[in-house]
Amino acid sequence: MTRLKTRLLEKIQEHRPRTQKLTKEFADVVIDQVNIGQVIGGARDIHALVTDISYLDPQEGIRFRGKNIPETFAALPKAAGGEYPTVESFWYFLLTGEVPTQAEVDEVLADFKSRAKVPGYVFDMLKAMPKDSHPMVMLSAAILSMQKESQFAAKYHDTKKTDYWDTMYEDATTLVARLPEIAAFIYRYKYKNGDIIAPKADLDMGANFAHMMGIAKPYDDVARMYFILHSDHESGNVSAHTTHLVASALSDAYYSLSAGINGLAGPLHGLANQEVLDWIMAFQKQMGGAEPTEENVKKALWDTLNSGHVIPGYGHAVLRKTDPRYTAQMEFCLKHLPNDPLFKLVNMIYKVAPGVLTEQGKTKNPWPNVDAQSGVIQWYYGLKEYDFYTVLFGVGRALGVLANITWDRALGYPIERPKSVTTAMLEEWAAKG
Ligand code: NMX
Ligand code: MLT
Repeated sequence: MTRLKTRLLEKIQEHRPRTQKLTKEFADVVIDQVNIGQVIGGARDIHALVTDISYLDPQEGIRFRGKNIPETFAALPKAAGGEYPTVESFWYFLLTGEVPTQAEVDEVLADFKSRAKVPGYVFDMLKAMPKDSHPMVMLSAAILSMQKESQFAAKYHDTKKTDYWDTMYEDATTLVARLPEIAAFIYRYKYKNGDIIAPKADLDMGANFAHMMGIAKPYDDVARMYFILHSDHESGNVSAHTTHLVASALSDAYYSLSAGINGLAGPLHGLANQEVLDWIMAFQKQMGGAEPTEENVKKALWDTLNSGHVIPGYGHAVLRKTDPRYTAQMEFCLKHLPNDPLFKLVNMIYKVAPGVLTEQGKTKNPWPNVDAQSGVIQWYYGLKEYDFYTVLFGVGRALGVLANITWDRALGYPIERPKSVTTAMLEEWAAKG
C-alpha cells in the first residue's frame, strides 16, 4: 500500500467514530429549518450536506482542508522550478488533510504514472464522435467509456460496506491520473488537426499536461494553479452534488464523475468560463476595433441584462464577495501579463459590472466568480478555443469530487433521497402561515 493510502485508512479509522457518535447519539439535533422559498428556490442555503474536504464561507470564500488559497499554495511542496504546488501534493492534501513530504509526493507521482495509460478504445471512441461535438461531451463520454475498468463495480458483490472506500479510492486515483491525457487529446484532436503529443513519464501532472497541450512554460504552473483552484467548492455546487448523489446509489466513480461533468457543462455553472469569452468576443466585434471605455462596457452590460441574459462570470449562489479564486488568478495576471489587452478589458468589466448589477438590483452578489478571470490566462498562452475551457475546469473539479466520494464510501453515507411535496401542500402550509 502507498503511504497515501495507508494514511488515508488511518484517517478514515480516526474519523468514523465521530460520524457514528453523531448519527447514534445526536441524530435528532436540529441544525436548520426549511421554508417555502428554499423548497421552490433551488434548496438555497439549506444545511443538508456534510464534507470535511472544503468549506465555503460567503464572505471569505473557499478553504481547502481548513486552508485558504494563499495558505494552500504556501503550504504544499512546489514542483521543481515552479511557483505552484504539484497537483499530486494537493491530491494527498485533499484526501488526508495533511501536507505531504516530498517523498510522499514522489510516491503519488509514481502511482499516477503506473495508472496513467489511457485505454486505446477511449481514443477510438473519441475519434468516432462527430468532430463538432462539444469538448465537454467528449470528456464526459471518455470518462463513462472507461466504466468497465471499475474495480468498485467489479468487486462490489464481494466487498464489505466498510471496505467500499478502498475500491472507490482505486477508481478515483486511476481517473485522476488519466484525465490530463484525455483532456489534451480532446484539445489536440479537435483543434490541432489530430497532431497528438505523447505524455512524458518524468513530468508531474501540471508539466505533463502543458507538454501534451503543446504550450511552453509557464503553462505548467498555469495548469497546476488552474487544477487546484477549480478542484473543490464544498458539496452543494452542481458538479459536486451530482457526483455525490450518483455515487450514493453505489454507482462507481466513472458513472458518478461523468454525471458531475455533465452538470459542470451548464452555462450557469462551469460553462460560464466559455460564456465570458463569448461575451468579450461579441463586445469586441461590436466595438469594431475601437478602444473599450468604461462607458461602452457599461452600455454592453446593460444591453445584456436588458435582453434578459445574465452577465457571465458574475454572481454566486453562496459567495457574497469577490471570489478569492478570481483574485488568485488576477494576481497571476498582474505578475505575468499585466499589459495584456484582454486582461485590461476584464479589469475594466470588474470596475463597472458590480455597479451595473447593483443598480439592476436583482442579484444577491454583484461580484465576480472564478469564471470571470480564467479564460484571459488561457487566451494569453495561446489556448484561444474557448469552448474547451470548461474541460480544464472539469479536470480540476475531478480532484475534489473524487476525493469526496471516496470519503462518502469510507463514512458509509446512505443513498441520497430527499422528500418532495406538492404545490397544493405548499399552499396549505402557506395558508396556515
Ligand atoms: N447577471 C444577471 N442576473 C443575475 C446574475 C448575473 N450575473 N446573477 C444573478 N442574477 C439574477 C438571477 O438570474 C436572479 O434573477 P431572477 O430573479 O429573474 O431569476 C436574481 O439575480 C437572483 O439570483 P441570485 O440569488 O443572486 O443568484 P442564484 O443563486 O440564483 O444564481 C448564479 C447564482 C451563479 C447561477 C448566478 O449568479 C448567475 O447566473 N451568474 C452568471 C453565470 C455564472 O457566472 N455562473 C458561474 C458560477 C460559478 N461557477 O463556476 O459555477
Ligand atoms: C463552483 O466552483 O462549483 C462554483 O463556484 C459554483 C458553486 O459553488 O455553487
